[in-house]
Amino acid sequence: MSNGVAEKTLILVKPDAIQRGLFGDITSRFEKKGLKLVGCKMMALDEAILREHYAHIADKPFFPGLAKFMQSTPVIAMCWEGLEVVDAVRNITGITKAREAESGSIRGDFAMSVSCNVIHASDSVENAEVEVKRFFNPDELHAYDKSEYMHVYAADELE
Ligand code: 3AN
Repeated sequence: MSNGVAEKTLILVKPDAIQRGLFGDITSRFEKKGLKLVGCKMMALDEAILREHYAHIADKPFFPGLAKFMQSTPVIAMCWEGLEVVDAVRNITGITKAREAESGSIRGDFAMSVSCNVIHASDSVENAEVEVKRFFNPDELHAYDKSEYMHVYAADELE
């Protein structure tokens, strides 16, 4: 923990975003929001990690297509930290059906599809803890002080 703010969330930049060159735009949204990047890596997802990550939808008819799509390029896994960051990032992400996602959200601005919806974002604090551990080894997560935090948060929010 550093700067007194410890909550973490997992983002996967999906193959459609990689193919369309949206990584910079997506990352920029999180940076400008004031979040702290504490882990980042490119990785090819195997069947095992996909089955685990999508266990809640593994029996859905669209799962094989989703798995194929998620393996069509490597993804970029990122771990972002901030105060109540899981909810903050879900708000920035927008709803699953991207063509109906709110304008200004990442899915609302960059995507039209239900499955090709540019990023995955953890949907609860509980799931975020599990997902960050699924995609990052402890030595791939970095603790450091972000000097701009004094301008991102009020002092009492950093206690
Ligand atoms: P979210 O990513 O918004 O939390 P989930 O967890 O319900 O949504 O679904 C995980 C992923 O499965 C979605 N991001 C999307 O890529 C895919 N997905 C969900 N529902 C459908 C669907 N009806 N058809 C195709 N793909 C879907």
